[in-house]
Amino acid sequence: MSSVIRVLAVAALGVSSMGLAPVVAQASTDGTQALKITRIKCHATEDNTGADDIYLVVDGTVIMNSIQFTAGDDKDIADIPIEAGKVLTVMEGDWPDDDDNLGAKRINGAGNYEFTDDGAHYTVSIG
Ligand SMILES: [Ca+2]
Ligand SMILES: [Ca+2]
Repeated sequence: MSSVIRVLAVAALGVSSMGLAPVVAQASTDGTQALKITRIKCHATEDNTGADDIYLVVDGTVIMNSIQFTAGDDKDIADIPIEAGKVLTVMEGDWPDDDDNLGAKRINGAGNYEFTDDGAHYTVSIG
């Protein structure tokens, strides 16, 4: 892993010395697992009345701002990158009550991940 990072760092230096914007840091660090969150389906909401306000968190950082879901909603998400091995937490916003944690899953590859805590049920598709 460290040798890969070193190679990328060298590549980044090479690119920036050519006068290009140093955006290489945003590239996938391993080149093999460029995962994206592509879709969220709501089978059951957490809130009893009205739509859920679903947002996604990785490492304490919100990676997707709140989107409303009601049961049966199946929404395309604008390809949010997520690094393999990270833990994805699905949150449901409430106010003035505390937000609800609907589950946390380690993302190990492409596929469907089910989040079923607090009586809700969401499927997050990763591709
Ligand atoms: Ca709630
Ligand atoms: Ca709510």
